[in-house]
Amino acid sequence: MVLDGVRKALSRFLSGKGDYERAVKEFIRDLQKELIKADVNVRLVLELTKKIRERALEEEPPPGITRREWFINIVYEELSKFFGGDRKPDIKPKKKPWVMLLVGLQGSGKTTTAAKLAYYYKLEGYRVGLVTADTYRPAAYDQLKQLGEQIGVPVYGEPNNKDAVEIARRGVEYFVSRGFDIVIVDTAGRHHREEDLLKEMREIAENIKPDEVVLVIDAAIGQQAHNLAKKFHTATPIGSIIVTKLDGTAKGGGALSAVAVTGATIKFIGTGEKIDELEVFRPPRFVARILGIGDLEGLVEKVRRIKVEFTEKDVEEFLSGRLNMRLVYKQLVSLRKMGPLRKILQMIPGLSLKIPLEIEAGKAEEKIKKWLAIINSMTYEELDKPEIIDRRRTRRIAYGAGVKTEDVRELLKQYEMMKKLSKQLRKRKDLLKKLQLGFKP
Ligand SMILES: Nc1nc2c(ncn2[C@@H]2O[C@H](COP(=O)(O)OP(=O)(O)O)[C@@H](O)[C@H]2O)c(=O)[nH]1
Ligand SMILES: [Mg+2]
Repeated sequence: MVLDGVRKALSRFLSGKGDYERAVKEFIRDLQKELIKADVNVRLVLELTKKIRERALEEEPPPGITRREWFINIVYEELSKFFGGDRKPDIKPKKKPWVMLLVGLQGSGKTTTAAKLAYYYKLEGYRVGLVTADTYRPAAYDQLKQLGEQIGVPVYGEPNNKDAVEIARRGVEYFVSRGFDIVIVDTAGRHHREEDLLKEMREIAENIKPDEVVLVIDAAIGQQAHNLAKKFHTATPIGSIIVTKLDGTAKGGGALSAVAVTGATIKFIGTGEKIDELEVFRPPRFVARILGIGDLEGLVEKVRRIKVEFTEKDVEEFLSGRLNMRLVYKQLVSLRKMGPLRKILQMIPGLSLKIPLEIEAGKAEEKIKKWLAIINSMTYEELDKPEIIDRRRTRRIAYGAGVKTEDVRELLKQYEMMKKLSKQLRKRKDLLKKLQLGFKP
């Protein structure tokens, strides 16, 4: 992963004790080192860390949040801005048909990305066609043809024609006349110089009049991505960028920040060779992952889904540190569908680093069944205030549920742990609110 060391630095920062200002200084030094290692431009690094330092020393955290926690928030915000801010890239085609032209240097991942995009949009419900206009490499046609077959997307090509512009035009015509929603045109990009690449782009673009020109950049070029992205961004107003191979290089941070600073939009990132290893690029999400503070948006999404089982009040109660066995019951029921609570909690900033709750995967199902039975044999009073369950009550409940007293005690122990977490969450809630993500869909 890109910028792995940042996560470690943050973890050190969080678990560290002692002087806040010194900890900030140390973290910033670590961050600088990591960013420069990732080939981020030194001037950019200094600007970024200056801002973080200023905010860290000036801002007062809101009530209920420690300075260290607030510092994470500052780092999160500034890094998100650094990688392009939190505007959502416009992924949906604004009209039909939508013609996308892929350009980029040879080997940058165009053909692979063309297929990935086709697959992505196909899953979104669009009818997608691929056109291969790479006439330089003899194998180019077969490569895309094969990928197309793999994902069930038709591919237009003319293996014996050498005129790329002509093929592109006819390919687009072919799919548009058949009512396809999206046509993706793959090109050769057999260039070493940016100027030649942009020239080819203009030539094909004039002929097929694409709705979107997509520049594909290999993350391994690091901060060199800056010039290419800048020229591209000035050359075409309908451009977007995909950065590929983020999985395979330590320079990803450099490439992403270099593109971001030009003002160009990175829409997708490629994170592997497989056809589904393409992600919509959302800087806050990306940064959350780098920092190991979890995926805030994913959290909101999950909470929205929990609401099928959890009423708004339940979630509110849980997040307010008020917990009872009824909530635990609902939690257990939804657990089966949703995956462990731990996963959800992992998505909350800061918590993922120190979460104790774990249910062993294989035994989970069996355990949940037992626990549900136990909760079922509790009285209303016990449900609302499990604290009153003493040894006598424990024995009665175990008997009623047909389990051992240890099982009841174990559930009560889990309950205590959840209760603690839920109390911790109460503090985080302010942080989340501050991040303006809230919990309302
Ligand atoms: N690891 C990794 N490899 C990729 C990614 N995208 C493309 N590749 C590989 O990069 C190489 C060149 O890709 P290709 O699509 O043929 O590049 P093109 O010359 O621009 O069309 C191939 O081996 C791909 O499998 C990516 O996101 N991650
Ligand atoms: Mg290719």
